[in-house]
Amino acid sequence: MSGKEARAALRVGLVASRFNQFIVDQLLAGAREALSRRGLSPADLTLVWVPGAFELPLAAEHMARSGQFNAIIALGAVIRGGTPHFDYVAGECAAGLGRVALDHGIPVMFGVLTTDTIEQALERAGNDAGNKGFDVAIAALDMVEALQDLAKELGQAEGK
Ligand code: INI
Repeated sequence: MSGKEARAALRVGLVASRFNQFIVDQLLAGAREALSRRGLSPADLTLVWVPGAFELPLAAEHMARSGQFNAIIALGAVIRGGTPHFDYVAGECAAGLGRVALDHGIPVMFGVLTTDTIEQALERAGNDAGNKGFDVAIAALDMVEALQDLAKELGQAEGK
């Protein structure tokens, strides 16, 4: 079986935040492009929208709990304002997504831009290499592969 065929069997969950949606739409397009280039079809993807980055971990948790996904990609854009709100939203989002990954043992990718300005966010939501959604989608598939390889290696080490 080729690498492309092996990857085509994967299922990926996407959670996207509507806050700053004009940026998140571009991250989503980047993620879809990366997954398509790695052989996944739209039928392999499930997308859910949430109001803001703060809500991404809960949606990711429900996806992970379903057991239906090899990886989850969270996409959002948190842009610093003049209040500490940024730190709470970005911090809780990052910590929550990390917890879901550890609780369920699957990659949960932090495709959430945290920038001082809209301009900085747009720079990171452009084409290919300049698109955080693209980057984290590739990283998600790399992590799935790394964990599969590790599982095989550990199984062999234990004589299974
Ligand atoms: N949510 C974001 O995704 N990005 C932001 O920049 C942002 N700011 O700046 O406030 C933001 N806030 C909303 C937050 O994520 C929750 O949806 C809201 O607090 C309700 O829980």
